[in-house]
Amino acid sequence: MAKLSEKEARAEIDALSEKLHYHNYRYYTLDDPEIPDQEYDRMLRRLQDLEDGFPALRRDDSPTRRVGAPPLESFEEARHIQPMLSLDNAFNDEEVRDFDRRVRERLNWKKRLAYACEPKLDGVAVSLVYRDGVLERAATRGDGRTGENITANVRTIRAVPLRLRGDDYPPEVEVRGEIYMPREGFERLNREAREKGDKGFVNPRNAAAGSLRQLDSRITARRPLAIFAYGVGEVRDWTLPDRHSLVLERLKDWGLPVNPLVEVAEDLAGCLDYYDRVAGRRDSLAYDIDGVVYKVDDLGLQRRLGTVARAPRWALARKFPAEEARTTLLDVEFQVGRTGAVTPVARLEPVFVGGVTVSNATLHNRDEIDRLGVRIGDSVIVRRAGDVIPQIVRAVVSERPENTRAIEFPDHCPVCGSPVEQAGDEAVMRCSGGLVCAAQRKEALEHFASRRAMDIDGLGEKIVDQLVERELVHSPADLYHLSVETLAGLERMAEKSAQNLVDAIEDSKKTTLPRFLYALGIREVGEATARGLANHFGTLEKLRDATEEQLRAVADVGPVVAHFVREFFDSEDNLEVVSALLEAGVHWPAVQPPSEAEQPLRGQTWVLTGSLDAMSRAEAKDRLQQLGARVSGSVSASTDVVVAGPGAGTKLKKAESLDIEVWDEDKFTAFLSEKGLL
Ligand code: D41
Repeated sequence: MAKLSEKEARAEIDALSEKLHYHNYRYYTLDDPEIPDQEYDRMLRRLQDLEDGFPALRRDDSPTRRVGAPPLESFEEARHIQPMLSLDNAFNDEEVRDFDRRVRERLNWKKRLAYACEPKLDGVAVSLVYRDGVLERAATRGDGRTGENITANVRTIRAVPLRLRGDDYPPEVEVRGEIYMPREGFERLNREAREKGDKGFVNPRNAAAGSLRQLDSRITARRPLAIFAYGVGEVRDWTLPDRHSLVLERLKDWGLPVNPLVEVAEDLAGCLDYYDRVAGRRDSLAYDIDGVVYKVDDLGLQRRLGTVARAPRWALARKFPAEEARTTLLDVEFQVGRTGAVTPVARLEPVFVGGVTVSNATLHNRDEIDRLGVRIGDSVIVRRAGDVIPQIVRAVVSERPENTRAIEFPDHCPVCGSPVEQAGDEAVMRCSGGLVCAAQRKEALEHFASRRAMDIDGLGEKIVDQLVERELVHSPADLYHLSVETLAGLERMAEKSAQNLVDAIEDSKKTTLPRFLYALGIREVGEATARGLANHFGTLEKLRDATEEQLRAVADVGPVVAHFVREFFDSEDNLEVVSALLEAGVHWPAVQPPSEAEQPLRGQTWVLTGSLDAMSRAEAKDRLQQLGARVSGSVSASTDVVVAGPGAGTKLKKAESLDIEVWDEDKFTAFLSEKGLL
């Protein structure tokens, strides 16, 4: 380095900066990187070395600024040249219609009125001032007129260009956007925080805000932040295009990331449709959104509409129903599942959240109750996101009433009274009653009758509940002694359907060994394991008598599965049920181990990623295993094929980088149907 003249250093610094800016743009704005991360890092380190050798040559827009600057004492005030406005909200279609009507009336507009539609990022609104193309100042929104100067922090965000691309930009421009933390980065950050014994952030929005509030930008530099630009404020000596959607395209040309889901809707109907489509994709996005934003696309019309209070008349946020709400924990009840797991269920003061009224939430297990530190009577925050079961995310401890009481985990099963036990280091507590316990019996029967087990059509939850409650059925074998008369005496059961059910039960006697084993509901024995066991041992007797060691010789059977199988056949009660089933006439043809031809994927390793339309991932996995493949959760050099559905992420990227064969769903389903598995 010392040998370099200042002139040579300047030339190399310029060339490196240029390249680094370009690759940043490929990575963050176009989402289409050209070079591996290591190569980027190598160039960045070289630039850093050059700047250390020639400090005078370090520029304001140098990519090395992204590592952070020495800490500040406090943030300075930053006055926005044009105020940062806020958005009016709508919570249903009707309010969106009202908005469109108001806009049209004010403009006396009879023709079609186009709106730009954008996802509403749940992050932190910021203003970026670029002077002569160089990022000069970044500020939070604050009260809309004055925010905080967070330039040092924003400089560390690789998605924010330090210099605009090209030469066709205004000499001065305020860019508005939303800084956010992608979900994946948020999960990673929180995992790391927990490993260090810290609490982590409540959600990605708080994590983004907290990261921008750091006085030490070297901390911000390590946070996975990103940005989408959504508009401009002041623009000096430059004529913007006449439509908002075209302004966004300009921003993109200048190197600012713009959300790829932005669309122009021709009219109100298009806006409502946009909301539905974006809402449908919400869970599969890489970042949190809390709604969509509509903006009159024509900037001339925007100007005519103007603003009221601090919000433009030409824009509207259509928000998703709130996903979190506050309510009271009234009581905790304990439910018992098929495996005997005792699950605490929170009874809540009903509350409207995520678009539905919620009065129950799961508390998972005893560890979760301890972690939350929640007590009966507490004010709690409930979350219902997508279609998942509502959860309690925290107790509002600062407002704990006086008469709360601790949640007592029962020592005895609330259904059958047998002792509740904790197995090994598992978090779950289980009822030890087995099939003595009506709760476990119900679930065991439903499983026994299910389509992929004994396939007894018409034996659903409602019927099983009645059969167990009326003590008509104690074990699956009792099903085979039910008469039409008995069944016809149940609620919701006509003579005809009773007859159909008896027929279905009769038909189920003819089955296969894998189905039968699966139907027994042995813990950890799913369909694929049942098939593996059946193929390996050939007969029920051999399986019944196998030692744990012999069991472990079966592909995909480890110590845990081997233990559960042995435990199942060691129980006198279970052996009695099995004999009773055989005596009732349940039978199957001798097992033919699959031939080579039936297992064309033997020896291969497959990975499933993303979602599939035609079937669940579990079903896809099962079919691959039937064909002899090993199905792994992660991609490595030994992976043969990756099946990638929509929403595939890092696994797909990894497969591509390792040059592994990737199939889409169409190819996969065509293959399955060729093998007769669809
Ligand atoms: O994605 C967003 N969060 C977003 C926020 C967006 N896509 N567009 C926005 N547009 C505006 C106007 C129309 C006022 C320029 C906004 C916001 N404002 C906004 N963000 C925070 C306060 C206001």
